[in-house]
Amino acid sequence: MGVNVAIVGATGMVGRTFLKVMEERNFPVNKLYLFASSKSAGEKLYFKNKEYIVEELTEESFNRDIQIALFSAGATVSKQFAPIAASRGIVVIDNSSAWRMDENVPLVVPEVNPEDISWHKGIIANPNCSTIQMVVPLKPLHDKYRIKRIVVSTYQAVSGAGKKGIDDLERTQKGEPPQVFPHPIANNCIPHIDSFTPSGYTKEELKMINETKKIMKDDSIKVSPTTVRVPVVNSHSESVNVEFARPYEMKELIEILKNAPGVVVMDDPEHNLYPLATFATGKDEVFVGRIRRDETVYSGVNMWIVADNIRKGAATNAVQIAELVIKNM
Ligand code: 11C
Repeated sequence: MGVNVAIVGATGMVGRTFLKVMEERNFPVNKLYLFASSKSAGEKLYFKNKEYIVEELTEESFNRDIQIALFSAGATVSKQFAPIAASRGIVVIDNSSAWRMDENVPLVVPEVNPEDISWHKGIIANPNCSTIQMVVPLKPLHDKYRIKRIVVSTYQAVSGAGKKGIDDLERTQKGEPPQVFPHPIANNCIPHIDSFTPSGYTKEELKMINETKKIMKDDSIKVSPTTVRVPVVNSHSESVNVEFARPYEMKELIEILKNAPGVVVMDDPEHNLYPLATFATGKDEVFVGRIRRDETVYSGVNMWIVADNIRKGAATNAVQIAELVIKNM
């Protein structure tokens, strides 16, 4: 026996990856419904070698016998349709930014705060990709040494903007003008992801600040982010500087990271070994390297964190949440 699952935004990059990840993890699917906009309705997608026809998403879509709905169709669609699905008794796992900071909605990274699933009221939010990969390795360090401040600079892949982001990289590599990013992403690092707010920070940067506090359940953690789009197809990289309240021994800190769920330490500078985007792509773990003491503060560490933003940063994290939901059913 399995559960009846709907995917909203099935034809997008994350939607297609939901199917791939569910298949790989042998997620117990009974019936599967695929929804997308009218533009994509009629497309064929495959799950476990079986063909499924994508249907247009309407309010009636949720009158079916669905138990879990994975949404990745953007915040506008989630704002409109997630409450409708939840009102029909469906558990929505939403990959958009629509519900993340709603106090009635848990924001969950299964390695960090799986316990928050228990208080959902029909919608569970999946955090932003750049936040997920940062909190997975930092949570066990916070538990041990208490994080006071994080300074993070991101190097985010164009796939974060979906297939159209990848197309914009290819387009601008050919010398054509950009249609998605504000400048040619070919040969540039653009310090601008999502829109600017009056504070001077972008919304992507505010997500890293606010979501980290909510997931870690600690408003005292200071986060100082700069988010940057780079001409990399897939997998986000992050330079992360952490200041702790308590002192640490490097050997112990590395041991904690090696034992942390979902974390792989790749750190052997003598052999030029550190995480790379091309290595992380297609994998579900968060890779950490370049671990070194920050000598400029009382207790600080620098590290380089890389993960597949479409998998652990979106689809895999959501499927892991769905697995926990099933466990709690
Ligand atoms: C990017 N992090 O790399 C964004 C994509 O809030 O879910 C995901 C945006 C979000 O462009």
